[in-house]
Amino acid sequence: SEPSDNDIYYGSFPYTFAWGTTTSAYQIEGAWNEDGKGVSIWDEFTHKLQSPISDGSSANTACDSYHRIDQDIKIIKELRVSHYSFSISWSRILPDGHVTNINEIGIDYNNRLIDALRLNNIEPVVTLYHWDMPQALQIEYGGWLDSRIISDFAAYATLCFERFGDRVKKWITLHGPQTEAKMGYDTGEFPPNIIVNFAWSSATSAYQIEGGWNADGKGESYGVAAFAPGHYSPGEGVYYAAHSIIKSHAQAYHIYNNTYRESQKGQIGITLNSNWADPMTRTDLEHQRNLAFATGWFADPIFGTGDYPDIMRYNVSTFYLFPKLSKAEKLLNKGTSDFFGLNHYTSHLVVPCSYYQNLDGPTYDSDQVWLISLMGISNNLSQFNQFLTFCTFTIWLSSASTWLYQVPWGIRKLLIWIKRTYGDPVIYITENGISEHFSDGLDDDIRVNYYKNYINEVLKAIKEDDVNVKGYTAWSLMDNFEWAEGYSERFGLHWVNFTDPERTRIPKKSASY
Ligand code: GBH
Repeated sequence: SEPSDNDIYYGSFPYTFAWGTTTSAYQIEGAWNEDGKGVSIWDEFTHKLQSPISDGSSANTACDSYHRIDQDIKIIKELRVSHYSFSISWSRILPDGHVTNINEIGIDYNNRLIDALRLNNIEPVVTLYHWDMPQALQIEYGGWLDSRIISDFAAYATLCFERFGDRVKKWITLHGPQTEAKMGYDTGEFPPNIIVNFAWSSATSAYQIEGGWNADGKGESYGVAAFAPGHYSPGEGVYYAAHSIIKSHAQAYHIYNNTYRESQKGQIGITLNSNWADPMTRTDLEHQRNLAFATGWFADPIFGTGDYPDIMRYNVSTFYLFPKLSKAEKLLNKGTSDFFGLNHYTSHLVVPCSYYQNLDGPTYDSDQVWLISLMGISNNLSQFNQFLTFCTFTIWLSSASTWLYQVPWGIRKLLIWIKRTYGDPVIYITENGISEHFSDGLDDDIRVNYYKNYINEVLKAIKEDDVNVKGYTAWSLMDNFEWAEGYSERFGLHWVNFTDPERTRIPKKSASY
């Protein structure tokens, strides 16, 4: 429910606390095919004849940030933040994904942005990858589903350290990769997939019918060709995509650590998105399982044991191919992040839901519940649908996004959970924010309240619970292309007029708040 003023903790943030705001390349840049930029999977996806985007839009122009560095710098500066976090478009600087073909004009765009930020005393925090895979690599070997992606990502990362690392001191390898893996390879709401039917007995997915992706042979250890007919991405490919993502991250970390850290003196880490899963009952297992799948999936390999959570390996590998990490690979993953980057928006309750149809599996969501029956808690088929899954609570305040409820206390519980589970890491909140509808305007009281209450819970976590949070980054600097929801949801501190060729940015109430 809505916090009352009694819930507000009065105090101040540490003097050195970093305040910032953020965007991502595909969501703001536009100029999708200008100055030698290569196509990304999001360009390809949004250009499909039958649009998979709710308002039929694309980010061909978006906020036109590619042409509007000055406008962006102006509004960032007015916020008086200490850092600005943005992502590099891989295919803008490497049109075919490979370092053998460098687009200097794309490098120059990022150089001009970095220099302008520094000139204005704003620290650039740079993400190498926020979901916009070069389409060329998708076609060549299936993107994240092939282990060849690891060396291509490493080469791309090296180029970025080489060209920008003299001025960039905070790197984020990959941004919210669980979302990309799940939406792209499980539900198919994001590219490279098309919308697929969950029911595996009757449905055909893109992977089963499109073909061609493995034409050039499969990767050394796994690849698209490894997926036999009858298997498709949900329940399997989703975990292989994640596998490549984790290994790519670890490679980039070691390259920075071994070759650039000493001279460039920066930090490098990953950001993971996580909802808080609150237990409905006192039996804790279910919400821990959900947190293991959502956050532990990537966090255990990188911040914990080096390996996937036991519960996940057990659940999935009982029926499907779950990727294995060798001893050497576990060592390579472990400890490869200088900070825990956290993207957080909302919470849910883990609660018994009898309507949830798990027999349609495998899916990433239903894979979470296998253990319940396997452990004999419910091995009676008539009870098989009585699985524990997650629900949002209807009294929670909502937003313009179906998935986003306002649960300020959730961020505090999640921060405490991260501290306890991963040995008290330094945490940067790398995304947090709320959406309004396309028709909404400048009086965004909903966002003012959201930030007030969430930020106050962060303060409690620092002061009362001794969580090592060092910075907070608001999503987003301005309204932008909200992925599958197009422009129908506005997350910005600034309002953008998407019919105005100037893409004028106007501060909302929340910007001054
Ligand atoms: C962030 O992810 C993204 O990093 C950012 O680019 C984006 O603009 C922002 O969210 C706002 O959406 O539709 O029910 O399947 C945060 C984690 C995970 C939140 C996927 C939305 C979709 C749930 N996201 N989730 S649903």
